Amino acid sequence: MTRKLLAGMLLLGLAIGLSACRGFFTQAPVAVLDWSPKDAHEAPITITFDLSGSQDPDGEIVAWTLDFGDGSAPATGTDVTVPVEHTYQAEGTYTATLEVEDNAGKKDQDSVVITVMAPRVYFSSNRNSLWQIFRVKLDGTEEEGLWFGGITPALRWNTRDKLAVSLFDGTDWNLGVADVSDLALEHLDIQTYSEIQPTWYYNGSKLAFASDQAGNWEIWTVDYPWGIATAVTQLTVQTPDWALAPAYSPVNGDLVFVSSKGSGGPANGGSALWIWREGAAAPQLLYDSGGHDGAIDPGLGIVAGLPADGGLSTPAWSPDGTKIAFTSDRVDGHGGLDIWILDVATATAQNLNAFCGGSPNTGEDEFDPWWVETGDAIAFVRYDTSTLTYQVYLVDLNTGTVTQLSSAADSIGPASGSP
Ligand SMILES: [Ca+2]
Ligand SMILES: [Ca+2]
Ligand SMILES: [Ca+2]
Repeated sequence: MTRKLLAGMLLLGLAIGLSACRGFFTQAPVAVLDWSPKDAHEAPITITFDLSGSQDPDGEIVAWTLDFGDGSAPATGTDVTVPVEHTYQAEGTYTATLEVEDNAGKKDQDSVVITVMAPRVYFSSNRNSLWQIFRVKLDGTEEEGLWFGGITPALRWNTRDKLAVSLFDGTDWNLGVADVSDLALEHLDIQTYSEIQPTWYYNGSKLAFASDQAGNWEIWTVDYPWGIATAVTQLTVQTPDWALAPAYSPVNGDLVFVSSKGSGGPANGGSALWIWREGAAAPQLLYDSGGHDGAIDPGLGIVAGLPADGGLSTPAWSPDGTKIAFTSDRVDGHGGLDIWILDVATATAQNLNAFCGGSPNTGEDEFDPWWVETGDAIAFVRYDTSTLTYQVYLVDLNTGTVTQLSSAADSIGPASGSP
């Protein structure tokens, strides 16, 4: 009886002791932080964080905190199975740290390093005796040549991880897609014919481009990634008129292109902007002034066989998909070619100088507009009378201030991405 009582008291004491020290004896949770996309991307880039690898071996995770490492407020929650999105706004190397806490109050941390590159403008320049792709920061610094040639570069919307270009093989032009991180290049070679002016569908799943393989210039599409048995599809039938310079909207499947066809025949002044809205049975005329509107340049002659009144300059959407910058030689501009801004909903156009203030348009030729990621600047090309070359410039749409981005020789075809 006494022994039993003693044993009972000992057991009771042990139980109380274990209970009190429960936190001491339980196992800590394990924090596991994963993220995508992992390749370095240009700012702004939205990263999706996956916390679901975190677990607690003998209890449950009851709270987590995710510090993004960029000075913004950390995210908190209780459920590790729900992904967390965060947008990094600027170039930098950021350490994101996840801390998880279990039901016993024990904690663990896991950190990952996120690399975000500066936004850049890509362009083509022939300073090394071939048309080659260059890129430069938006302040004109860190200009660098990429190892491959090409014209009409286009960055994939949103992710800005792939750059589509048109490459010359000695006979005709072909499409290529370069990985922005390692510059590895994939070719889409269609011999005899030329493929130029690639543009990315808003979700990156296909490209539209201009090609002469139908006997005249029309807009074609190809799925991306393209397989070995690549199928290209003719989209427009503007014959006997031509179609060039396709530009997909960054926000939906609408496609703008340029054609010599007007509403009932030849375009007023030579060419006009057309739009093929997503899901529509046919394209429709969008805008037609008394001049060439859209695919013109000062006769650079880079691509053989372009129509006499057609050129390489492509229309450029604003990142929000409400406006289109385009080149026109209409007589009410500031002289030569000018850049104009079209409001898509009202189909009304405004000279870029009136749109942003300042004097991005001058008596020289301005063409090849590209709306940069932030939405508040447009890159473009101007003929420079002091050096007798074409140079890439950037106009700040808030101030009208113009900055020269390219440093030398003929530099055309600026492109960038869009958030
Ligand atoms: Ca080809
Ligand atoms: Ca026109
Ligand atoms: Ca001008």
